[in-house]
Amino acid sequence: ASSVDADEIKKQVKKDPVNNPKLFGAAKGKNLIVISLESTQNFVIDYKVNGKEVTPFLNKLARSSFYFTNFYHQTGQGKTSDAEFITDNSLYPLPRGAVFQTHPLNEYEATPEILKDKGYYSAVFHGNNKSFWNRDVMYQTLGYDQYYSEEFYDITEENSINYGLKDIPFVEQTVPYLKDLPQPFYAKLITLTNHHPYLLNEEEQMIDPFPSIDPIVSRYFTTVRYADESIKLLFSKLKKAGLYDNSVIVIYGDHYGISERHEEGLAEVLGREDLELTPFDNVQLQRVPLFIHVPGMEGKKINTVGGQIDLKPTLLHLLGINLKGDYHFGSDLFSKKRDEIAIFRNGTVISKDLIYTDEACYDKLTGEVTDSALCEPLATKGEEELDRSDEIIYGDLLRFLDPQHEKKAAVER
Ligand code: GP9
Ligand code: MN
Repeated sequence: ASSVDADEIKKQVKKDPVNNPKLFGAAKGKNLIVISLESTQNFVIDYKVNGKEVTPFLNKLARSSFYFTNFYHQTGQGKTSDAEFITDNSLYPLPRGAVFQTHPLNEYEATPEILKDKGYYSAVFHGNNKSFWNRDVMYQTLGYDQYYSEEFYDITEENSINYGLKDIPFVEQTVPYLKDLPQPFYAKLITLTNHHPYLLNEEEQMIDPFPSIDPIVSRYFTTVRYADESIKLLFSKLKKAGLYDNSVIVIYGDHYGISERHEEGLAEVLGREDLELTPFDNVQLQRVPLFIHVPGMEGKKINTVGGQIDLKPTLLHLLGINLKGDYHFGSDLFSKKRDEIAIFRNGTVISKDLIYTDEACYDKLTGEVTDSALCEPLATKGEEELDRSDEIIYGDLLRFLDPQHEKKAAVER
């Protein structure tokens, strides 16, 4: 295991970050709207059930924005909250538990805090109770100015299901708040309806359930379709509110919706006649969609291998914030020089050509097992990165980057 201390962290932030200088500040001064799309896996994009698209709106968006086809979630037991933690901090989540719950009082250098220095206001919107995942506490630590949780919404028996407010009324009630935020702002919207066990009244289902032996897999497609409709509504409402042209809009899937335990159902989805999945398949199923819409830019499909850890450096760079001096594990997804890699919390590592998982090495192109020596550098890199990130969180080491800390320490002395 590696060992990190405060000096090593300071050395790290002096390094030149890997990025695509052409895009530096491409969205300078714009609002940033990030949508955490509940349980949405990449296989739903361009997928059809009984001849109908599951995500008609996102499929269009894939052609009119930057769409990342090899983007992996990196969450652990903290699920949605881990995705939030990773994307705002470019740190890994913890091997067990949710860092939102175990380390909410650490010093972090999160996106809202960095943006606040540039005059941004930041807020989170979510139709569930404020203390779920200890969000109310953690959001203050991360530097959010306001959390619009359950109590800011009109929630009734009709407009809610499962954990809370359904996505369509959520969008309807969120946009008026967005309109009133001081600009520029960073707003995070967390959707909810596409959550296990994927419940939705029949009148609201816009496509047929997927014909599967597994009812969870069947229903999943109907709630994904519903979430897609809510995003379509959001875009049209943002246009009407005059927010579309001056906002970068980012949509990412937070984590898988269908776990490997639903092997047969997933195999049906992937069209596997033997109804079996390999460890290679299970890794590739951890891809989640990522869309980045930058006003005035055309967008395209980007196949670089990356993960949620890369969002913070990617977005800050687009907004014209110099990453030198920022501590992050990821890199700018638009960079052509970046190390194409995604490291999962369980030690699985994906590169451009290889997948290391469960102590086996797979050729990425064929999915066949290959010489395990080829994956050794990946395995080591994965272990080192996860250890470093863990040490930072366990030791609360980022406090040594905070200039206030030095001052405080001097006063105490
Ligand atoms: C709860 C929602 C879902 O507020 O974010 O949480 P999950 O179970 O996906 O972590
Ligand atoms: Mn979730």
